[in-house]
Amino acid sequence: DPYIDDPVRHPALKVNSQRPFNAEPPPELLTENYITPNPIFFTRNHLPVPNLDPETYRLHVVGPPGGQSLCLSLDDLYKFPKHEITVTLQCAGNRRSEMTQFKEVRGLEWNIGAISTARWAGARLCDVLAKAGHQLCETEAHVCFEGLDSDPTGTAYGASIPLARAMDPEAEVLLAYEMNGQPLPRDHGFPVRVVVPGVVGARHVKWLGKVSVEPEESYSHWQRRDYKGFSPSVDWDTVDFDSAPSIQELPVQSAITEPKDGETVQSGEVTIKGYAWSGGGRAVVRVDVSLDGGLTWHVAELDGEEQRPRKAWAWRLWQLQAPVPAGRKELNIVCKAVDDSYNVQPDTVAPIWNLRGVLSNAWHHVHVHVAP
Ligand code: MTE
Ligand code: MO
Repeated sequence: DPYIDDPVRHPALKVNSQRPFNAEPPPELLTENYITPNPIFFTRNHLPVPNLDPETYRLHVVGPPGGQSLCLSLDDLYKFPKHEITVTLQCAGNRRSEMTQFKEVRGLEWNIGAISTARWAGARLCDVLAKAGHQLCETEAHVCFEGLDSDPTGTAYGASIPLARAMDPEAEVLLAYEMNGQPLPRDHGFPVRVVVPGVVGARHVKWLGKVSVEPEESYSHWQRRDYKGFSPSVDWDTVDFDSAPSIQELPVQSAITEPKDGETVQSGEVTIKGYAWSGGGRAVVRVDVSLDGGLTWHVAELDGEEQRPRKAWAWRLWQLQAPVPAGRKELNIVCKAVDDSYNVQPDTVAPIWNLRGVLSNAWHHVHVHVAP
């Protein structure tokens, strides 16, 4: 059993798959804290968790012609300026179960919890690449990452991001060795992972073993044959993965974490809570909440860290206290977020449905009963 050595996990996690391990925190725990505690941070593994020795760990950074390749120990990485930022990580499959309800898809049945937020600290990727002699170039180039986790044939997890993002100090791409002030937990990439603020979780390569700059995107399955979006009419017989760009920045997203679907709330006043986030550093500027399925709207109060322009890497938690309209037996609670480019969420799943069930960001609905 290649998974025999996997770490012990927190019992509160809702497990979608045991081997490889995939799990999310329950909604009410997800928004209890602005910073997600490490033990309940969602986990998305494609392969067994490698057990790496921090003493012998080395990160290989391939240099350009005329530059120098680097073989960095953890101590070497610590010598680069330490950079710390709050970043929300979201899997492209977050909220996939809502797509499945519309029509079958292939993928793990994530509810709304394949998203979490941490303080990440590490070396900036741009500093490490510069040390190896890399520069921004005019021609297209990509920074390819390889994990030290691998399948029985020896194929490692891999992904890539454009060189322009990697070299941009403002993009704050990290080679992170700390998560919320602690060494990374094994499930989250110990000892080193990539953190690409504003970008889909799949590019945040864990257990990082190798970094190289290539003229093309990573040839990894997860870069080329997965994590792409398609028209609702494309099926597994007609899909052409080469025709779609790999997902990088994610679209605007929000969901309700309290109350829970099917719950009974008291008449009088109801408190509604949730999260909202957008990709690419776009800030959430507003969350609209409806108690009547979208006929009328309230504006929720946004909590959490102040957002830096174009560098809003972390979610906002939000809440709303609203009077329950008299005489109502049921509420159809809805939320939708707006980001600073005025991007909005689509109202229904049907027009964004895709065979892989990614990019699921329609208005989120919760139906509750009102106590008589
Ligand atoms: N990196 C490696 N090496 N192996 C993986 O399976 N999964 C990716 C990414 N990095 C993965 C990986 C995916 S799809 C996501 S969504 C994030 O890690 C999840 O990060 P987390 O488990 O720390 O939440
Ligand atoms: Mo993911």
